[in-house]
Amino acid sequence: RLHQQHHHGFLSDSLPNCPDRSPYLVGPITVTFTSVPSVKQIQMKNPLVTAGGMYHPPNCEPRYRTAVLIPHRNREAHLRYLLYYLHPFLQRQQLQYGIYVIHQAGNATFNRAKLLNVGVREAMKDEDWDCLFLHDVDLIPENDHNLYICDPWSPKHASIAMNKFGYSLPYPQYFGGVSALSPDMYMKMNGFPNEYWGWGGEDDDIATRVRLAGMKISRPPVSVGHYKMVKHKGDKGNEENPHRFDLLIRTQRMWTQDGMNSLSYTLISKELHPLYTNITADIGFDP
Ligand code: UD2
Ligand code: MN
Repeated sequence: RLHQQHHHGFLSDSLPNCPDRSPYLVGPITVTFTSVPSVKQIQMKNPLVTAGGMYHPPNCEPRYRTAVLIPHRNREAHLRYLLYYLHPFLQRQQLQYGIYVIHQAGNATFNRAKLLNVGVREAMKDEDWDCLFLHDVDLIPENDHNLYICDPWSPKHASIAMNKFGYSLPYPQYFGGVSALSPDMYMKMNGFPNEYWGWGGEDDDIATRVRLAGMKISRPPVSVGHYKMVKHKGDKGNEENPHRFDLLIRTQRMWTQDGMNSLSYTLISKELHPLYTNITADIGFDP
């Protein structure tokens, strides 16, 4: 990979490494959903973010490179709340990072897991990311000690304590919301399933894949894994998936066949917005 050239003329490897622990962390953050911030406002607050929602700490060489992947359709307001809180949050952690929004084209039934597979494939073309954060658009982290870096050995479930579930884990195998895997771990479990259309089940399938691929879910301390979810109703085009129980019975048989190795989609556009890279893909429909 080519090194980034800074304005003072030195190569970035001449920068000192970022410290083990960032001095900018503040711990708990107050998250409120009042007026939706504008893109301009968010840009003004994050002058060092470059086109496509990319960031590299200005004064030190980061220890980690994280891509945040957000499956999306028709949740503009939620996206802006997330960008408003997430950019400063990640900068305080002194990460190199990029934010990707993976937008499902058309009106066919939504498919969160397949969009994330698309996001991983496209993001890895840009940069040798060492960690992939798979992130619901409506979940805002409430404590910046929740580091957006990967656990070296285990897929990590980050959103373990949400306001929605009274700030505790709803059930032990729960893996929805926000999770983090290295590209190697992601490929080891053949990514996520492509066949879950509509709401529900895919997160449990993913948790089962983690186990079947011989890995174990890790979690941050509860006090750190706090998230606030923007209140919302179910979306049109993401109705409960009636096949989810049948699909979940077949995970053990299917995981090696359905995933990154069977992924097919049409990339419609990849645009560098000021605060994120937008990937619009046609992922087909429920056959
Ligand atoms: C839960 C899980 C979520 C997923 C889902 C079942 C939590 C906090 N999250 O979320 O990870 O497993 O159940 O599928 O428990 N989206 C759009 N547009 C749409 C529909 C969905 O952008 O029209 C995206 C968006 O990023 C959203 C995510 O898909 O956050 C999950 O959908 P949801 O928020 O409607 O589902 P929810 O809150 O029950
Ligand atoms: Mn939600």
